[in-house]
Amino acid sequence: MTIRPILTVPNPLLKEVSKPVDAVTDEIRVLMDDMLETMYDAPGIGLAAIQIGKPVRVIVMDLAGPEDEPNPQYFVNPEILETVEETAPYDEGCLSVPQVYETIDRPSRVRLKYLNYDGKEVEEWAEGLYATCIQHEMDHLEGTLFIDYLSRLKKTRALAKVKKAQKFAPVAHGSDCDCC
Ligand code: K1U
Ligand code: ZN
Repeated sequence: MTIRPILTVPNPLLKEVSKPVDAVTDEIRVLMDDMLETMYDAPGIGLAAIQIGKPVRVIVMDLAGPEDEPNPQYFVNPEILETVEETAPYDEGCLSVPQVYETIDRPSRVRLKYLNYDGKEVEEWAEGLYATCIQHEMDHLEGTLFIDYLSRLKKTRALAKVKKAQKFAPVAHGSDCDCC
């Protein structure tokens, strides 16, 4: 498994719409393994393939707490089938928008369909942090970032904060990064 560099704003790739995957092949499983390793190293609780520069509809996630056993989850070609009207706020962050946390309201429950690591189709409801995180990650597949939901002023401030942080740490690759 390889830790890949995570793209950060304003990289234009983060605005791309990702393409569906034809099938869950060994090549896709290697991508998912690398994404998971990259996400754990960051650290984060979710990652979309576009965040490591691959414009395909693949997401990894692990919502286990620090004391819990790891619980990796893999989503290929995820779709939201249904959402409830009720929304829930969450103080979201994004590895592609480092150091910025803002409260975003999203539907509190969503019904999902996706292919898992073995290529098996799964349909289930997500709620709580699972619902928040899968919606955040599925936004990445459409080229949308959580800061796109902010007012223009808040978004400008968020981007300025990232730019300032990047000035002092221009490259934030993982410790096992094999690209530099
Ligand atoms: O960049 C990403 O898409 C990952 C992002 C996922 C996310 C977080 C919060 C709400 C919605 C989606 C992150 O993982 S940001 C880092 C983070 O939340 C975290 C890091 C270490 C421990 C616990 C959480
Ligand atoms: Zn993100």
